[in-house]
Parts: sequence; C-alpha cells; structure tokens
Amino acid sequence: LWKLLCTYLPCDVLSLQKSIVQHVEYTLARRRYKRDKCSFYQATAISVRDRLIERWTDTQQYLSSKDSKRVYYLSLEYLLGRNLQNAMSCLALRNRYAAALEELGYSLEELTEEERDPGLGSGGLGRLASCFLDSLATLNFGAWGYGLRYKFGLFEQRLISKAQAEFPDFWLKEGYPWEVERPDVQYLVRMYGEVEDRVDPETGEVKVAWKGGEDVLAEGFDIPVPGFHTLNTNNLRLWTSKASCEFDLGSFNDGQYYAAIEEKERSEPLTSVLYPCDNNAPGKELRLRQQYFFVSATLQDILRRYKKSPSHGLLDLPNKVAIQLNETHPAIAIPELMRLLLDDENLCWQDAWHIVHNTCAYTNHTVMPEALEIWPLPLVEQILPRHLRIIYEINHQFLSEVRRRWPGDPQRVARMSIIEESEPKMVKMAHLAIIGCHKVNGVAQVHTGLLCKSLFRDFYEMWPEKFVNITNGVNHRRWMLQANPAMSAVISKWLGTHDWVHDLGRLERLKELSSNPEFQRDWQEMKRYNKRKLAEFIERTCDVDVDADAMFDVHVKRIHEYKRQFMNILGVAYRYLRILSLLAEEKFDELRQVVPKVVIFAGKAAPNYSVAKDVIKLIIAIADTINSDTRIGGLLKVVFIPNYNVSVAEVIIPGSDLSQHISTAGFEASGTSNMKFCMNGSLLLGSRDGANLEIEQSVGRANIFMFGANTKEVRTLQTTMQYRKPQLDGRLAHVTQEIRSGRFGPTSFDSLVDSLLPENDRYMVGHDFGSYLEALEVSDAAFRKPEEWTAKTIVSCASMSRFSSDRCIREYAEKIWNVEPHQFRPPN
Ligand code: 26Y
Repeated sequence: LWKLLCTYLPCDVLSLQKSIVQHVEYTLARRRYKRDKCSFYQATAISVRDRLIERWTDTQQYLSSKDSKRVYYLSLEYLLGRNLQNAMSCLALRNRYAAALEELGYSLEELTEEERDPGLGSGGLGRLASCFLDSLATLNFGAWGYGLRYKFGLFEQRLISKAQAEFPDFWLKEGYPWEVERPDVQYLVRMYGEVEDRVDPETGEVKVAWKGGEDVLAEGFDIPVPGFHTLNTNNLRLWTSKASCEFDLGSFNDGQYYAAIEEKERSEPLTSVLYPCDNNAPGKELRLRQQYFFVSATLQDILRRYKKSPSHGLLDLPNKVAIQLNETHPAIAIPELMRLLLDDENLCWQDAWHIVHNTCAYTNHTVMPEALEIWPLPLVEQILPRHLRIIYEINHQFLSEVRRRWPGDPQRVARMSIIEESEPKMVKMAHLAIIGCHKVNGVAQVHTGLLCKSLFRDFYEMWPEKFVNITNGVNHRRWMLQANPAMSAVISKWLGTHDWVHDLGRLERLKELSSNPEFQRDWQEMKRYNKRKLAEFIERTCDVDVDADAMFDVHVKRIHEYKRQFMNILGVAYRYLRILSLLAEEKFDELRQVVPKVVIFAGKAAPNYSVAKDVIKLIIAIADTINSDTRIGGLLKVVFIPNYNVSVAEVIIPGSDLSQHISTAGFEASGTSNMKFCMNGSLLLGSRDGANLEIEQSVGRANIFMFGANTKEVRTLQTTMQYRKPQLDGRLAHVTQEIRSGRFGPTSFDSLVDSLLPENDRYMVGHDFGSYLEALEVSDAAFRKPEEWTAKTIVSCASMSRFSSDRCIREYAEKIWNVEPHQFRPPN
C-alpha cells in the first residue's frame, strides 16, 4: 500500500495519451473519436491537473508536518493568464504532452488557444499577484493566495462604431478545468445587524455582541499553483458566495418557502462581478461587502487551519502566519482579525492587537488620491457595526500615542486619524492599514520615497522602521520562456545551458556577446519571427496589414490620463503631419530618413471613465485617417488591438522593438510591463517615473530613451504654476489645431484638446511634449543602425535579473515575512 501511495501517475507519452482520451470519454462524456479541440483541451488540462494534485496534497501534508511558517497573500485581484503550458513546463512535461497530442492529431499550440483567460483583475496589481504566486511556489515557500471567484471577470472590450464597447466576460462558460470545488470548505459571513453591550454577570466585564443581520455563505474553489521544476505546489483559494439559507431551506413551510428562495437569490450576486476600475475607487456598497466577505472567509479559514495543530497557541500566530494585504482592498482584515480574536477567541485587547499587528503587512500600489479607499462612516456602521466599534478603539489608542509624542499638535492628530471629520465622516482604509500592520511597502524606489516624503509622511515620522521598499518584479518564466520560446532557444543556445531559467543573473554573460555578428543574426531573426507573428495577429484582430520590417512601437496598459496615451497619439499625429509636409515639399532625402513605424496601442478604459474612452476614440480616428492615406506609402501605421489581456500581452510583448512607459513622473507607482518588454529585447521609451528609473540604472543610460520632468520638477511646476506658460509648444499647437479642424474625422475632440490648456494640464502633456518628441527622434536614429540597436536590446535583456519576481519574493520573505523555504522531496 505504501508503495502505491508513494507512486505518482505515469508520465510517459503513451500514459499521457491514455489519460487524455480517458478524460474525454469518462470525465467529459464526449466522443473520443470526434475531432473537438475544446474537449481535447479540457481533457489535457484535467490530465495535467491530476499530476499537479498529487504534488499539491503532498506539499500541504509536508508543510504541516514541518510546522513551517506560512504566507497568505490576500488580493481582490488576480490575472492568472493561461495555465496549460505553464503547468506543463513546471512539471517538465511540456515536450511529452506535445508529442502525445501530436499523435492524437492536435498541436499543443492550437489547444493552448482554447483556454480562456480568467480576467479576475483589472491591471498591474492583479498581474503582480499572479507573478508572485508563481515565484512563491518555485522558490518553495509555503504560501497560499486568497481571492474572489468572480463569475464575470474584467469586461471584454470590443471596438464598435470606433469606440470601446463593454461585454460581459463569462469566463466559466465552458467550465474551468484547473479548479477544484470544495463543498466542504464553507464559512458563514455576517453583515448588517446591531451591536449590543453585555455585562458578564460573573466578571462584570463588558462584552460586545453582534446580533441579527444577514449571513452569506462562502465556498472555496482551489487552483493548484505549481512551482517550476520543484515538487512544491501551492494553492490559490477563491471564494464564491452562496445563500446561507440553503442550510435550512427544508424546514420552511409553504408561505416562507418563496421568501427564503428570494433571499437565496439575493445573496448570490455578491461575487458576481469584478469592479473594472483601476486607480479610481468606486465607493460602492457592493464593493465594501465583497471586500468584507473575502476577508472574513479567508481569516476564518486561516485560523481554522492554524488551530488544527494542537501545539499552536494563538499568541504564537505571528511566528507561524504572515498575511500580506495587496493594497487596502483587504484592509478590513485588521478589524476582522481583531473581532475574531476578541469575540470568538476571548483574547484581551492587548494580546489581540499584538497578534494582528505582527501578522499583517500592507503593500501600497498607488499614490493617486482618487484611488485611495475611503468609506462613508454611516455605510461602515450599517454593514459592519462591530467593526466600526473596533476601528474607533484602534483610532482612540493610536491618537493617544500621537498626542503623547506630539503634544499640542492637533493638526497632526487630525491628519493622522483613521476617521476624517467631513460630512459625512469617512473611514480612511490606508491609515487603518498602516496602523494595523508591522510593515508597509512601496513597489519601486521613487514610489516608496513619495510614500515616506509626502503621502504617509506623518506615519513615516512616527515609525520610520515600518516603511520598506520592495521594487516589483515579474515572472520571467512566463514572460520569457513561455511567451517567447524563440528567444529562449537563442539564449540557451548561446549560453550553452538553460540555467538562466532558474537564475536570471546568468544572462549577464550575454553582454559580452552583444556585438558578436552571429549571435546578432540569431537574435534579429528571432525578433523578426516574433514580429511576423504579431503582424499576423494584427491582421486577424484589426484587419490592418503591417510590415514586419517597420519599427514596432508599442504602448499597452490600462487607458488612464496619467499614463498619457493621449500624448503618444498626439506625437503620432505630429509624425504623420511631418511626413505629409516632407512629401509636399518634395524633401526626398529627409523622407528616406524617416523610420517606417507601426504604432500599436491596446488597453481597457474603465466603463465610466469618459476621458479615457475619448482617448480610445481619438486613437481610432487618427489610426483610420493614417492607415487609409496611401500618400505616405506605409511609412506609418497605427492600430488599436482590442481586448488587451494576459494572453494578448504574450503575443505583443515579444514582437515589439520599442515600448512606451510615459506616465507623468510621480504617478506610476512602478509599472511592470516595462520589465517584461526589456526582458524580450525591446527598448524602453520612458518618463522618469516608477521602475523606469531603476531599469535605467540596470541597463545603462545608453540603452533606454528617457525624457521629461522628474518627480521633483513635476511637483515644483505644479505648486509654482510655472507650467502655466501662455504658449503651447508650437508642434503641439499645430497638431491640436488639425484635430479641431476635422483632419481626423468629424469629431473635434474639444474636451480632450482643452485638457491641454496650461490651466487644465494636470498631467503635464504640454510641458513634456517637446522632450518626448526629442526622445522619439533619438530612438529613430538608434533604430537606423541595426547592429547598434540589436546590441542595445541584448544588453538590456541581459540586465534584467533584478526585475525577476524571484528576487522580489526573496526580499518580501526576508524583510517582511521572516519565512524560509521548505522543499518537499518524495519519500523513496
Ligand atoms: C477599485 C479601486 C479601489 C482600485 C482598484 C484597483 C484601486 C486601484 C487598483 C489597482 C491599482 C494598480 O493596479 N496599481 C498598479 O500596481 C502595479 C503593481 O504594483 C504597479 O506596477 C502600477 O504602477 C500600479 O498602477
């Protein structure tokens, strides 16, 4: 029996084939001899999942036996991307599955396309969480992710009538083969109701009871998270909401039966839909309820697992559990954990506070004032009356400490309070998170600097040791090995080994080869191959024919004013007008110098963010005009690729030459696609913001095109109003005049163009436009020298080791969580 238990499923090609065909027939109940890509994708996924599950249960068993400290990553968002190839590579079974499928008449590539992206996030923060899960497993940290299983992920974007249209993303339509439902993992989550003070007749102690209200049931769905070439397999647990009355539905008589069913229907929608905003807090009741539902189920689950071990006393929790809050979205965990410890576990305040404070840590991802979560106090009181009491007490004790440290400074007390004394009063979630956590981190050096110097300055003065920087990183195995197999093959060939996949520092050796003509030839061929694939994708999705020899200049990310896609399209319009005037003036020598270019945009705008949606309209209008102008002979093309998501990014990023990361300095906390582009041999054109600055340090000034005001200059300009120059840059004025005059279609885009007026220009487009155009010129000049360009792209790729999420996770483990890796090895 022991032998049987210790044996994993067979993984030779024949066994893999058998398992796929059996799943088609018995798990899916479909005809195994019918050609059906969807069924074969699903069966293959389940076959892979079987092989993950055995490692997964063994890992969990092993970690429990080691009694090792666990990390819990709490995030309202994940952007997992497709899982099939990632899981196969982790298991080191990719080639065997490919061979198995080949004989069954399918290519791995075509089945890969059958998988839908679970779009359970809106942007960088959600994708970062997913990169972290992969690195945590690969580095053998015992870590679980927790999140919500939204029925509808981030909306599907289509372009209809030259504008963004949103469609529901029902990603579960065909089922999601990677998840395992856990009907045995259920918790009740209460909301609303009242609190009552009760005096214990024996001790005279006052206890608070939370009564009444509504219960919602949380049920877990688990997704295995494999590590790369290690047996360690972690877990991502996503909660779905169910009506709690399902429990006792049977006991209702006829009259109450319908009411009960109605109530059941009412509880279901809690986890229906993801809020599609990024960097813009919706302030909606449903959102707060989602957050609390998520946090309460998660903490109950963590405590239950913790208490399973008889040796665990609650005071020991911070030594065995680290909880990371991804932004303030799960910050209600602070009072919730206090509530569980005080009311359910009967601890005293000091003990409970000690535990909460030493267990939790908070990552900030944005300094945009409109993204900071604040909740109307009456709303919190209505939904979470017990929590409001706890928040008051936390605030009371905290402000007493502030008063002791800074006597006679009421302004400081008011600034630091969790409660804002406005009408209505508001609860500031960031303050709650900072006070309740032992560490607060920013996600790039400048960003952390801004947290300490401005946004959270008072808190930094009080607790300087609480603040740390951990610059973001990305999972290079997904973004290089999986997304760019052609480049990975070239790298491994020239290094003579695959070891860079485990340790990105090994790429440094490529620098010596950067001018080697043969290596350069391989590298250029690889880039051209990826560009051709991207060109085919553009043809399919945008119906625009582009030349793979042109420079592919890419700007992909959420559409937001601070990210300045607007500035980019104005630059494109300027380039177009310049080509036309060169033609008109018959300046053929200068025309020959113009670098042929394809400008590629993609990204979603929040459905209620009208400025961002106008930017998309402007891009499409300008693209239409340029693409249909035969005079310019293909010197310039512009496309907007719809429905940007992780799998679209995996096609775009490897196929790019230049990528733009041009946010107004001080607004982009870090950015992570900048790292992915560099890793894929694309040069950055960047503002002095977020991680761009650290990338510049790593790749060297000669290998990146930086421009524009830095954070300090932006601040001075904004405060001294120096930027309110009466005159716009002449080139910008010319472009805007052409837009208004109808050169790019009948819409005049008045409100967008007016936003450039110096008094409206919050994001400094006017100020930076000139230096932006100069940076573009420098990049054009560099592109005209293919050998030099290629060497630059090789050097920047080879300089990326700092930006692997492996480095980043090791820093979290050391600076915040205090955890060690534990690698599971099978007994033999
Ligand atoms: C709904 C509202 C509360 C909200 C929802 C999502 C607020 C913010 C967000 C998401 C923010 C986000 O994605 N921030 C990005 O995090 C990345 C990872 O740290 C950074 O690289 C990026 O600069 C930052 O904008």
